[in-house]
Amino acid sequence: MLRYFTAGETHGKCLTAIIEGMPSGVFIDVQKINEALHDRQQGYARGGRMKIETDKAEILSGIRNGYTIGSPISLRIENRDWVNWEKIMDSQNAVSEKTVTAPRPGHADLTGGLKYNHRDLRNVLERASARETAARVAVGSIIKQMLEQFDIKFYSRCVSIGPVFDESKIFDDEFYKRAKNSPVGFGSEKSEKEAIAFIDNAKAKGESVGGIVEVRICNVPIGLGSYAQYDRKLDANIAFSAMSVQAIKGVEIGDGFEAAKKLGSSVHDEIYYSNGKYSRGTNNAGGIEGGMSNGEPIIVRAAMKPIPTLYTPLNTVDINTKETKKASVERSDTCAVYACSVVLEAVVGFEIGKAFLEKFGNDTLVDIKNAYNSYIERISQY
Ligand code: EPS
Repeated sequence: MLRYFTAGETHGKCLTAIIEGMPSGVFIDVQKINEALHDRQQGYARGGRMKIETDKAEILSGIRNGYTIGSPISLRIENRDWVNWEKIMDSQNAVSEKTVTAPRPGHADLTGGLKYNHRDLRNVLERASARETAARVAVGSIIKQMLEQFDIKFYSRCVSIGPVFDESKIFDDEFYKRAKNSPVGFGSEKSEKEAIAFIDNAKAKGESVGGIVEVRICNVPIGLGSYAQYDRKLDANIAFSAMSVQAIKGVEIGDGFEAAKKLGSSVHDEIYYSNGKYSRGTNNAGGIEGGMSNGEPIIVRAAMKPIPTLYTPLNTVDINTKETKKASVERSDTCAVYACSVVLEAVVGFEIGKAFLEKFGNDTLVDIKNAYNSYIERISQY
């Protein structure tokens, strides 16, 4: 089974990840991983940290001469900010500076401190930080490079920033190119301007901003996941992974929450057959029915709450004095919704990859290609 772990604190030496269960024989271009890491650092109104970092993946094991060898893949991403935190974060002789005792509402600070018995809430925030998503983006890029061998394509965008929605209506290649180059991940220039104005206004007030991100995956073969057991359902696994991303509070697939308002006849996608192929007139299901991919594009949306660090902080209680005070201010982003779209693409990519290998085997790419081709041939006769 494909799985991965990450480790590392936001101001520690580095982030690391281990991927277990990758088949052999897959060419991995480190440049592509680094491009994804670069994308994750983009977006309007990121914080000061992104000026310090130039995230790059160093492969430590599992890849030889560019190809996976079937062993666990491990990688590291250096934290360039570590030099500024070495004394505070040292594993043996850490100095007691920049301690955090005023938990931020909305962050893991207070509950994490209670749960793990920390008197310095830095021990919580260092790991809870969204910096960890850099490791997940590197993992996702590796999995996506395997899926590209089967012509599976990923597209991501921001649907909304705060209350401002991208008014674009056509989602073709041109749109995704524009969205990728937009600082707020939008296709429409008019909506982009409105979103930037909204962020500027929020920033001036010491506020933070959330939004909705979307990933669309095309050419996913029919039948990934299964209706037969709850934990094999593709939508369930996608929702789990999407929800695990820092600051995500809602996930939907296809029409999602909108479908609940409509009548059945305007929700379900009618089935057609022509030129030896089944197809649908619409894709309200977002490419998944009965926990399985149905061959239509998979569409996943996730709602990101505003980042909990506010430059005009909310009230909290100091864990030492128990007095009401303002929450601590850690350097942060005003808006990281664009980055979140890159992260969503990575974590959903992982789930597609996991289901793909579960269906077609996971020893070596040649065997997987044979299994894939014979399956495609069989269902083409159905
Ligand atoms: C982030 C790195 C962090 C934060 C941010 C995301 O770096 P630092 O704490 O040094 O500024 O900028 O983390 C959070 C939003 C959070 O709530 O922890 C990154 O690499 O994306």
